[in-house]
Amino acid sequence: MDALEQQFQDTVDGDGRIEPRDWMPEGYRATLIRQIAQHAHSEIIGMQPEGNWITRAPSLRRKAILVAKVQDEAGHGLYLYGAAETLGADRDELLDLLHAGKQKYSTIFNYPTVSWADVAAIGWLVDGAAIMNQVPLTRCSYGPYARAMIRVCKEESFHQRQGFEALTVLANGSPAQRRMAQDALNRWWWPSLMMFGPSDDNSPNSARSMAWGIKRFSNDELRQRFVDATVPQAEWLGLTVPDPDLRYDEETGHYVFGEIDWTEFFEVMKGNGPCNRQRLATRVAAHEEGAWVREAAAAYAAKHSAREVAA
Ligand code: BYC
Repeated sequence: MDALEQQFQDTVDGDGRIEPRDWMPEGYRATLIRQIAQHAHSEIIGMQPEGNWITRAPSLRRKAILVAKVQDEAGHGLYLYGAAETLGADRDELLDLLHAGKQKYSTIFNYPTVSWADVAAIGWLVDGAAIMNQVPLTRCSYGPYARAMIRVCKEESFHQRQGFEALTVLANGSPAQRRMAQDALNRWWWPSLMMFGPSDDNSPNSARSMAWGIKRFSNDELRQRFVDATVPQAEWLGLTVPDPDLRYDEETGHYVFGEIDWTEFFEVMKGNGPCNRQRLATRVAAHEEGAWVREAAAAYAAKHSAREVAA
């Protein structure tokens, strides 16, 4: 290890932060760009399943909340693309890679939102899983990513609560509303567990990411925490988690849960989930149709910076 690498590793081991101008191993930079880009793409693709319900939200209040939530997700994408840029990545190139199917986004957003209860379940489960995964990222070794995560997590926590509240109303409503809530839990439970990534023995990036202080906990550790926190919430709602093997282990104080369908996970990751093609096509169309907005914004910024130089 040369002196620069030693200094880098000492900073990481001492729980310090690596900043954009600090020396860093190329693998560290590449890993961060990969993860942050995937995360940013997930935020903006994640606007679609819920955006689908903005025009059909059951009340003005629900609509206003949903508009704000979807808008927050665009904002999260913005902070994250900004964090990736501090590593030398080019935002347009990252978007091109997403559009060409060469960079991933979270598998969870390839499932359809067929009823209003799905919007509530996404808030409760998907944002709940996101918080579990992202709170440790506020202490990630790369400063700009860690700082972006602080604000993201505050907003995700509002998102999770609004989802739980919306699902509480359905779970305590008419028999038809309760059926909708249960149906949404049935469809979103397993995909939410998959959000944490492959099991630890099948996670090629984990060891290095943990040594570099990017990941603080393993995929399986975070998944277990999520199950432990969420099963009692399902019970409180009077809903049944769709897992016949689920049981509480008195000795360990953890829930034991059934085997995840990893074939489904890898198929969705490869692009063969129920909505992969639709999500990407919608994203590409939005990008193309928005070209004039980007051009106008760039022309406006250029005009103003030219004026500043002249002044
Ligand atoms: N989906 O070695 P592993 C949100 C890939 S946004 C797709 O464990 P790593 C929200 C992984 O990239 C939620 N791909 O990887 C937004 C790797 O691929 P490559 C997004 C997945 O990176 C709107 C391969 O599998 N959150 O919350 O060490 C509305 C092997 O995996 C997935 C983030 O992005 C997946 N689920 O760990 C509502 C959080 N899982 O590139 C909510 C930040 C794994 O090696 N990211 N892969 O071919 C992370 O924390 C980590 O990247 C992961 C994976 C834990 C996800």
